[in-house]
Order: sequence, then structure tokens, then C-alpha cells
Amino acid sequence: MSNIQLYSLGSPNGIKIPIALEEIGISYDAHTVDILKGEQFSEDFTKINPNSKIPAIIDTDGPPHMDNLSL
Ligand SMILES: N[C@@H](CCC(=O)N[C@@H](CS)C(=O)NCC(=O)O)C(=O)O
Repeated sequence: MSNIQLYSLGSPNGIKIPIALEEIGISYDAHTVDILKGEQFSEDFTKINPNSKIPAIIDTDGPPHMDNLSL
């Protein structure tokens, strides 16, 4: 298991971080959050990002990130 857990979807905002991680060569585990099904509002995901937006990252070696700019 990678220390980077990515929660996202292939939307314009959601694809930027996986592209960056791939280009930099950082390994990560990808988890789909289907915003068309409302999964961004689930209890599990709002614990990760209270703003209910993808992308979000849990880095076990650092703080959580929940915006393309902070990521
Ligand atoms: N400023 C945020 C925006 C993220 C954003 O708007 N994500 C959209 C998908 S592209 C989203 O999660 N929408 C779900 C919703 O608004 O309910 C970023 O760039 O990361």
C-alpha cells in the first residue's frame, strides 16, 4: 500500500493530480469517488474532505490535501 491515497474521478479537476503524480513518478493508490452518484457527500468521504470536492489526498507522511492548488 502506498503512503499516498488519492480520491478522485476522471473529471477536469479530478484528472490533474493523477497526471502530476504519474509524471513525477510518485506511486499512489487510486480510489474512485463518483460525484455523479453523490459519493462526495458520503460520510466516509467527508471525513477525508469536508468540502465534498475531488480531488483529495491522504498522505500518511503529511497533512491531508483537498484542492488542486494545495496539492
Ligand atoms: N478548487 C478545487 C475544485 C474541485 C472541484 O470543483 N471538483 C469538482 C469536480 S471537477 C467536484 O468535486 N464537484 C463535486 C460537487 O461540487 O458536488 C480544485 O481545483 O481542486
